[in-house]
Amino acid sequence: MERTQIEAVVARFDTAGRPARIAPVGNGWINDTFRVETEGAATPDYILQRINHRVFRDVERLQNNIERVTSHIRRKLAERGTEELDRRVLRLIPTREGKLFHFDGESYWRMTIFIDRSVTHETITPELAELTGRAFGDFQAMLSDIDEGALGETIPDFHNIEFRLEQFRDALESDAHGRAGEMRALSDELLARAGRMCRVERLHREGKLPKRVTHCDTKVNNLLFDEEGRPLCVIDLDTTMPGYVLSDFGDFIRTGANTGAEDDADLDRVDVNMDIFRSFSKGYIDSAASFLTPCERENLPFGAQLLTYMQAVRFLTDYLDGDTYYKILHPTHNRQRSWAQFRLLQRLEAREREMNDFIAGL
Ligand code: ADP
Ligand code: GN1
Ligand code: MG
Repeated sequence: MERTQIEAVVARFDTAGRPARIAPVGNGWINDTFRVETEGAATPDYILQRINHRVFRDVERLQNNIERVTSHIRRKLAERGTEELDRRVLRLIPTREGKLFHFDGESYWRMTIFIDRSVTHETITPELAELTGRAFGDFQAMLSDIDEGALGETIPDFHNIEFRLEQFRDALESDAHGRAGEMRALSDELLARAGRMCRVERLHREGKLPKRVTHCDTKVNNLLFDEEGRPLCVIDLDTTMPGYVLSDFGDFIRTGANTGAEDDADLDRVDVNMDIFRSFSKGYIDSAASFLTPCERENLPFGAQLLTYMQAVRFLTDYLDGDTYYKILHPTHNRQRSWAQFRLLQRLEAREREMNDFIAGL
């Protein structure tokens, strides 16, 4: 995309200052993110994002959700006397017409204030993991009294494993790109676990597992830290919607406690860093204990398996479908990702007992 086109988009938003430099940031798989630097120190920089409209079909609902979530959190933080609120919770910048997004005829765009002097991590230490656990638990706690009915599902059935398995089975059956054969061994492994993984939806139907407002993408890089290593702000709120707390706990362990990369080509590098698991669990339970039910609490390690399993299923489904959902860096990227997630699942399974005992002892 041409710089002048992006500048034209920037001009539609109600920003202060003159844009001086625009540069891509981050490595998300869904949206495109740019930092818009403004001239001089008196005005903030901004984050401009092109929303992936194939993934988020209802941008109006998406942006309304984010506005509700951020204003609710801002109110909570203000009540606590927190300072520098614009560094602690995202602030959406409206367009000059007062809308929460801009549609340029082709793409949907939104803008937030850039939180400067902040860092994101792709891998973290046990010390940071404990703070991260506390921050995500606190995020859920602050949202525990938001009017849930006011928040829509930005992606229907996003973390519903029964739905994800249905998509997976459809992809296997249509085999649109002739890839099902080479993936047979992995497909069989995943299908063999389907019944066990659907337990979470059964618990919900039986009234044993509640839905709450959860982040649903608690990857390590979705928390901003300050330069001293203190958590500042939970970002990437696209999927904040009603869900299970197991998702947030599980997705952090899936990304933060993996000794390898999410898409590691060398499966031997993939394992669970138990120090990270323990530290994150401790921090999370410290701030979430007030609202967690015993059923939620004892299923947290299962949540780590579930989210890793779900990710293996989603990557593999995308591979079978011909790579239409996730950005890929090479032709077999989704295949590599699904194997790496499966290896992590096996490692989590091997440590299930140890993880359960640790949570029970907290
Ligand atoms: P994606 O959905 O693609 O993961 P994110 O919203 O997580 O997009 O943004 C991608 C990256 O951009 C983040 O990991 C972070 O490094 C940076 N970023 C996003 N929003 C902000 C912000 N408001 N202030 C500072 N950095 C940000
Ligand atoms: C996507 O946007 P990003 O890269 O943080 C995906 C998550 C997956 C993740 C896997 C809306 O998150 O669900 O867990 O990739 N987000 C969406 O890395 O599908
Ligand atoms: Mg992100």
